[in-house]
Amino acid sequence: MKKFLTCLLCIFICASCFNKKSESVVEPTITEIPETIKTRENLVPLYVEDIPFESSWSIIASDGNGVSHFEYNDVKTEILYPGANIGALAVYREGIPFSKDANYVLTFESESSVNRNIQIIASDDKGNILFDNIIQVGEKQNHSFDLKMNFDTSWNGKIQFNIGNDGSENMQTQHTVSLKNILLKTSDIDTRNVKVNQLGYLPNAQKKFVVPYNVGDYYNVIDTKTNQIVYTGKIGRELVNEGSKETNYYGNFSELTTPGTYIIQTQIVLTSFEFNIENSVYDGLLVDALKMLSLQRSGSYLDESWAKGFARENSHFDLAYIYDTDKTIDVSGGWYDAGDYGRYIKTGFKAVMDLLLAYSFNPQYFGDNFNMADSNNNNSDLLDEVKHELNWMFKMQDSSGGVYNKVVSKDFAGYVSPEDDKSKLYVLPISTNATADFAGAMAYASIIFKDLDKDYADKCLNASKKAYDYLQANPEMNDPLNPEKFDAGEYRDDSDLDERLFAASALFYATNESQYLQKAKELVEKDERSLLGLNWQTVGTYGEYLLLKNEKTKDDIDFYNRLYNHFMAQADSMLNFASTDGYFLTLQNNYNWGSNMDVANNGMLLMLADDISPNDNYVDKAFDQLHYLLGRNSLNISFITGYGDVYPQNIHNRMTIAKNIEMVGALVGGPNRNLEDAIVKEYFNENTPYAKVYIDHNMSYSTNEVAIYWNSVLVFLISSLKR
Ligand code: G3I
Ligand code: 9MR
Repeated sequence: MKKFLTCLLCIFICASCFNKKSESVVEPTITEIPETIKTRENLVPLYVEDIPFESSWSIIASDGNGVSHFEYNDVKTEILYPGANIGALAVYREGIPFSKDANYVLTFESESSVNRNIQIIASDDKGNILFDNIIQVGEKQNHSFDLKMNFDTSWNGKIQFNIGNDGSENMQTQHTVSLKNILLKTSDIDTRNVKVNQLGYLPNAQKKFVVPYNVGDYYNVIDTKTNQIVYTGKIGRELVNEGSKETNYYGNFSELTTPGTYIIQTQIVLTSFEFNIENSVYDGLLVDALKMLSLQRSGSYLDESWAKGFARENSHFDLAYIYDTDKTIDVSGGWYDAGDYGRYIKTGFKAVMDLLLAYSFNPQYFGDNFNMADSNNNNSDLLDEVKHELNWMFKMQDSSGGVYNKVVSKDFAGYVSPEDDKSKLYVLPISTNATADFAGAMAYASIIFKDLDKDYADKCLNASKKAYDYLQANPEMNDPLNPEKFDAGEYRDDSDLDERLFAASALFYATNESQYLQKAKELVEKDERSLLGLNWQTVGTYGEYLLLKNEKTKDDIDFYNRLYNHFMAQADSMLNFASTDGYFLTLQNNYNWGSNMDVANNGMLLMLADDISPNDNYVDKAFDQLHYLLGRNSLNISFITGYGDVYPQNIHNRMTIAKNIEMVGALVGGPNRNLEDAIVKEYFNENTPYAKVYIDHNMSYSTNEVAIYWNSVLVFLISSLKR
């Protein structure tokens, strides 16, 4: 307030006077390196996540004089000289949001070493007074006051405690005034902007929330059943977030492991949605996330008993024309890619790989009781689902061994259910990229099915080898674009070295034949970027991981070391990205179409790294990616349909639009800063913070579509994290 002229000379405050309890700094954890493996020298990241706690409260004096100790929930001042009046010394906090017409409750506990008066003043940024009261303090006591905001909403209000001279005898003595657990609450406005995983957390996992601006020094976790505070912690780490244009802070309540239902309440006003701490917290989601692929089945009849609302007759079973010929072939089956009815090898292969890897990590999670297409047949539902796709993929292989890129209609279908789309189907030309994706996925499938269904595994391996031979005979990339007049998914790529690397690595794993290892090495020599990627366009990391899983790769220890260093460096850079992001995100603000897949893929990369070289940091950061998808993001929404408090209700998906029903457990594409559909162009522009270019509108296909290869990585991430 104006009447307090800051007189720096009179106040003994300096950084060192503050009793700042710093958050413990997490030391870099160096991935354990097997003896035969060279160290990664400079590649180990500077892993600094926590920075010291800094109080948002300040002391101010005119002619008074005091020293404040700000602990996260205690504003304590030694009054050395009280000055001329009660306002001569004060502690205060600015940046308090007061909403017009809202009622607030201010509570705190006071304790003073002498009996005295203090004055409490709450004001807005224009100096309008909401509350002004003088109270007595002495022995420990609790206070509660009602504040009403009668002025226009102000984002920069102030609460001030005047602790200067109250005119009493006691002012002769130096004394201490402590104001503990100062808390400002309101129930008149929606305050739920503390971002949490809206589903919740596993009891023993790390648990953090994120807030978009400074909301005080501490928070309480409240058990919503008993209404009791069960945990109090400090809010720390200020990080400017370029992607969301926020300044983020976070709290870490990992110590709370008791199962239950909770909310977060911060010192200044904000609260969170309710969330659970529970062992089974992701169980339902895992089922629905996998079942989503079953609902995307093409070329089969879907039964109402499990498909609930999605039941349908067989769809897209007509023969398809091989583009530019009169020849037709049967390519029925597989999964519809996304909100459209195209079926693409480049994404189907990824969905297959993610699911098979999920299974390889935790076969015990994937039983026969998911209540989806092939449940109750004594085989794993996940493997049944994968077979549905593989059976289609076999049909997409030409007698030459080459694999057709995709099967599509000339135009995207109307908003009709699959069985009502009678468009002519076309198989578009063989692509080396698709052929290599096919070869890799088939080889890996042969490994997974080897002990379960030998004939099927052999069939996969033979198809893979045949595709590989085609690639050997066709060493140049050939990945034709859609013919003119075809408005179908493009999935354009500019290199097939990563796909070839994946194919060779998977075949080496399946056969141990050295020719494949040689090939992989050759490709890495040619371009080390062949080792990158877990998406539809760059896929090398699937290969790199399989090479590292294969003991035989160590026969060439130098190559193995190179791969190991490269792979772990990728994972470690993820740790760094996450540690320097306000939401612990690994995206580095690259919000492109399908950004949520990129987030999940990075989580997957971390879990693959944890498998090669276990490290809790990898697991924590992988969890962070899942928490973002389930609500701990700047939009404060869960990007997975049916899960969380706020989630997409209007996805871009032809069958849900046609039937006007909800598909649950589906991951939407998420924020895309490139403004790639008419709806986002209408609502946003290039100045919109990247992280916020997302709209829950069924025609926003660039942000709100769902896709099989986004859900598959979600299945991997959830199941690998459940462990
Ligand atoms: O990666 C570049 C980035 O480096 C660059 O800075 C940025 C700026 O233009 O573009 C990024 O490329 C984007 C690319 O995806 C990779 O993320 C393109 O903008 C973007 O247009 C492209 O989007 C693809 C989209 O199809 C359009 O072709 C999506 O990845 C892809 O998932 C999506 O797939 C569609 C199918 O076509 C049809 N079926 C549904 C499916 C899901 O939406
Ligand atoms: O609905 C299509 C969606 O599945 C694709 O991801 C997207 C990009 O290929 O295209 C959508 O279809 C739109 C087409 O690209 C342009 N005309 C409008 C279509 C949406 O109705």
